[in-house]
Amino acid sequence: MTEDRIVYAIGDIHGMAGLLRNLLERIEAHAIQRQAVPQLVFLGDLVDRGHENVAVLDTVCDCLDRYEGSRLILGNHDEYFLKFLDGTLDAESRGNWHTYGGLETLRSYGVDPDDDEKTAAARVRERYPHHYRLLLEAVPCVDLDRFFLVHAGVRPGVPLNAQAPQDLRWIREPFLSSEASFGKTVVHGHTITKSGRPEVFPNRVAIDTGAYASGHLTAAVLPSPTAEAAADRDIAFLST
Ligand SMILES: [Mn+2]
Repeated sequence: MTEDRIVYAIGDIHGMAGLLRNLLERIEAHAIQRQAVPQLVFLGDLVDRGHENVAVLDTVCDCLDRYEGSRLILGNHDEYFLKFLDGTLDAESRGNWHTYGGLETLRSYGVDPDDDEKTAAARVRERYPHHYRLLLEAVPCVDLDRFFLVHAGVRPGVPLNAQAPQDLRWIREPFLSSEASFGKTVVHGHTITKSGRPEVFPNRVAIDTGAYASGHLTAAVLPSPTAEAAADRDIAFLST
């Protein structure tokens, strides 16, 4: 007997491990109620701003092991951290990263910003090889039947299979105000919604509800093409 799978897309976590654990409990309860198995797609920005970065990456590693077909999409903040670990962070990116929450990530990993960067990165890679591998294996997007999952968005006018990874991780405008059809519904994080709640548009679904400041971490429940109950055919949301 094959069990049904339900895809849950999880928005920007930014070091909030307690909220992530709370959301995962809701996801598990939701899936069990439907006799389904969760498939998790993390939309990226696991790190920075919040203080529980190590715990967030541990939890995401566990989830990818536990739930078959689960993926991490690399966010722009995760990319900074990966570049730090790789020793490829340039001076401008380092400045931006430290300003926009990277110092919290470094502190989580026991790194002082004044430490020698290469030595510190080697120490983190050695102590947390699973975190390094998680980031190395992260993908730029997840392409599903009706949905295209990314961290930030897509460039309007460019086919989904020809999008630049840089856009997928960073774009805001002209994506956010575009009314064009992208071919599939784009599910994304990266830009905190104006309402602080998940927002549904004809061409996209925005689920970065600013967990770090609001306490609301959101998952979109993506309807399976085979959903039988009418209530399971629409996109739904779970939130802390
Ligand atoms: Mn982002």
